[in-house]
Amino acid sequence: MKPALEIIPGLLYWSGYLDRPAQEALCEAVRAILAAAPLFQPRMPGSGKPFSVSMSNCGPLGWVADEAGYRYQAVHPATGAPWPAMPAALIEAWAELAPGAPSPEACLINYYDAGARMGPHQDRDEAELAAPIVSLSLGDTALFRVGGLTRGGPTRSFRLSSGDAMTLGGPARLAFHGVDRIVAGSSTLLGEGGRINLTMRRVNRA
Ligand code: MD3
Ligand code: FE
Repeated sequence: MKPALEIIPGLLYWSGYLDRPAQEALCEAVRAILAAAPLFQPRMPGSGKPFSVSMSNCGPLGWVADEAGYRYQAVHPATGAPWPAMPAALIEAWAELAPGAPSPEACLINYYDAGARMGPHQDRDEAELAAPIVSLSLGDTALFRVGGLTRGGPTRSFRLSSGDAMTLGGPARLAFHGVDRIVAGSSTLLGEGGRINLTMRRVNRA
């Protein structure tokens, strides 16, 4: 494994963590998950306004968002079926990128089409905030932005390309972050275009 770049304290970044064959294999595993647990459109609590990013999950728990709130649950919101298992390749990546962390319980699958974005937010729906989050990117490049612990402070932005990995832990775990835009046509990995981001998370306290 190449050495990581620590972009801000606690945010470790590996450019090209997955080579092309590993990206293709992971992409096929994600397609199998999505065949059983189709992408759904999350909605803002309260307003019900749909996200531009569509989502699914694998693992024992999955993150969902609707009028009632943000939460982790064991079943798909539309099919009612348990989420598919986490592929071995993801569990192996967690072991390598988050050594010593308790096992991941959820992997959120985000799909961005060319026009999708994700506004600045914190990830704080997990009871176990001491564990890091691990992110893997597939497909088109994203312009990613990360700030500090308060909204509206200084931010840094950088590109997340297909095969890149990040670990978000320590002081970065509660940093504000978002995806400003997708660079359409920047990768040939997904035939249909767009971007998939996988984030593995520990939810319950270890
Ligand atoms: C920095 N996803 O699903 S992944 C999310 O690219 C989310 O789809 C983005 O933000 C995406 O919640 C970013 C990388 C990431 C995940 C969690 C973080 C960066 C983070 C938590 C704290 C700081
Ligand atoms: Fe997030």
